[in-house]
Amino acid sequence: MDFPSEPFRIKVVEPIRRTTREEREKLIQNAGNNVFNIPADAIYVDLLTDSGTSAMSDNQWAGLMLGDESYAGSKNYYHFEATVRDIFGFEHIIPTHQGRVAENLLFSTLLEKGQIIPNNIHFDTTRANVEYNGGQALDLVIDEAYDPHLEHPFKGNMDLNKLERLIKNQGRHRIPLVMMTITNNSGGGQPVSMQNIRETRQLLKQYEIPLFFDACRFAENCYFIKEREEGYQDKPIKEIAGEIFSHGDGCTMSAKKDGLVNMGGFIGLNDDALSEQITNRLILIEGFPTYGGMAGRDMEAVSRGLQEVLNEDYLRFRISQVRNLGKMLDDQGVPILKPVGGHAIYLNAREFLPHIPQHQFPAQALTVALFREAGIRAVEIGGLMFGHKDPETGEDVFPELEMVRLAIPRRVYTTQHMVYVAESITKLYKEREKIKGLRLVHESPVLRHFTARLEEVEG
Ligand code: P61
Repeated sequence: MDFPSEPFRIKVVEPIRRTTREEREKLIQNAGNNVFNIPADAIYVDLLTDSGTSAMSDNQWAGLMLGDESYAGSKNYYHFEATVRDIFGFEHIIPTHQGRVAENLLFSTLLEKGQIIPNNIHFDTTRANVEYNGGQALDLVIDEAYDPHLEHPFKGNMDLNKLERLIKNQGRHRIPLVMMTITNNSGGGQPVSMQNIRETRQLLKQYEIPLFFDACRFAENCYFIKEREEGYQDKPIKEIAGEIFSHGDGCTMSAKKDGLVNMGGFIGLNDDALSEQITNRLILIEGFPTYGGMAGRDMEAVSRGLQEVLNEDYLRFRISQVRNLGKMLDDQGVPILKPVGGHAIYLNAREFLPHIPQHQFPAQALTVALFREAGIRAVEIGGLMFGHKDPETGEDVFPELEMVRLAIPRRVYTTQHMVYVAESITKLYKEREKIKGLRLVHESPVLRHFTARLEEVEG
């Protein structure tokens, strides 16, 4: 085996159920060929998301018992604040119940109509919060990010030429801050290099534009820097994290990823006035400043999770587990996005199912087949999620990439589960011409992929 075995042993088990092919056929029919509509207890391996699905450690569970549920000044808040400050270095720490609330608070406070927020690639909740508050969300990642075959160590990097051009053309007053998503989820969980972070910081300094990180998967990004960037091989992960955030003015964080918890988040920032404004809004919509949207016990679990995620044995296993699944698939010729990112494998559905045209949703067809054949739940990131009608011509517009994401929950599945996933997908690939395209029979006007119903196209 060319990757480390699990750096943990299992103390509590949660049974998962294997259904029969007939049961799954019925379930997917009832679900309108949409895996969001399937009850989770009918899923054998659930790779829908790595968000909020982590297994907590014994240390985190023990922390729950020390929950102090005082309305104001819970001891768990002080521990949480000290831990976040120690790792991220920001002056003000504002707790929220998840990442999108942090984004909502930030942008509803700071953004003025018509302003622009650049990012390497905005995650969909970030984009939605920018746009909902009257802003424009721009993706300025390097062009290499859009080529699924290209091997590049830091495919999440910001394109500094694009960024400088934007600032020069629009003027700094139209850009209240620049975001950087580490790792870049929408581009395949790809990391950003320290050099790129440093250079982005230098550029923004000239124009006095603040830099904020979307820090959901910061520890995984740090591990890639340690592995791939010269000068970082001997640095502890915590030191690398400290260096990253020293280049920023703030961050939003969904602790549901690298916080190793099921719910939680925060904003970290240095600006006193902005922090006060955000805190006032926090009280209105989330809760008192010493709990945000979290219970005291949950803040304790986040504090402990943030310390555990910096453990290098954990990160080596985590990154290797995902990478090894990619290798097993790649060795069998299954088309995947390269290089493999930190939290997920992306199957290239256009190449997997070349006989299904894009208007018949090949990535969704593959997602459905994966559940029907193997009880595995993945998520479509393609024409169903991002396709729409052009408001002027009424024609269907489809995204560049048709992907199926297999997101790997942290510390949840064993190596043997990954072998099962790889073997199931390989079998499906060998019989791929049997998979049929799909047609929409119901769609809602926004975020249609969550509730859409589809049927198979015959012939
Ligand atoms: C995911 F289909 N990610 O990848 P919250 N920033 C980034 C994220 O990856 C992220 C958030 C902010 C999810 C969950 C998810 O339509 C969807 O704590 C880089 O979920 O609010 C979340 O953090 C938001 C999946 C969210 C979706 C929305 O699976």
